[in-house]
Amino acid sequence: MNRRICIISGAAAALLLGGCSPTPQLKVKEAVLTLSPVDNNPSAMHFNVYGGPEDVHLLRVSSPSAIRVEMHDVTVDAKTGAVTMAPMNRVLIPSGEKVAFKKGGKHVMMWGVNVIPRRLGVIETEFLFSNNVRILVKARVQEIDGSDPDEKKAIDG
Ligand SMILES: [Cu+2]
Repeated sequence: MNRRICIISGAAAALLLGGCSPTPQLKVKEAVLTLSPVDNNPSAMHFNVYGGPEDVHLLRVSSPSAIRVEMHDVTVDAKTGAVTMAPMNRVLIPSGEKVAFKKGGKHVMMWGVNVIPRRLGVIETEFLFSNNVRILVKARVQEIDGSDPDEKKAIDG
């Protein structure tokens, strides 16, 4: 039945388009926290945000297992190649678009990641948006080489 609806042409198709392509959902996916190999240095989280039915801003990222969490953007000096990062207060997530927080670009930094995510291999992280939506994500936790956290390896044997 749905297939037949989808091939109706013209104005009817425009009206029914919502039934064929689902309304985009605000989502956070592919979240990974890479632990800093140096104690006291911040760990970096990367993830993708998928925009929902309306433009929103990502306002805050937080975790009960980290002391401080900041959103950062990276700029590269065209002349010197020097890389600097600066905190961001908010990040626009356009409707239906993917915004990547990835290596060499926007990212989240976490200071003071406690032992719980290091043992579990996942960290509870909350993403707060300007439309008051809070998305709770269990992000994978890894060492810098991509393996499980050392504390988890010690438990798993
Ligand atoms: Cu940073």
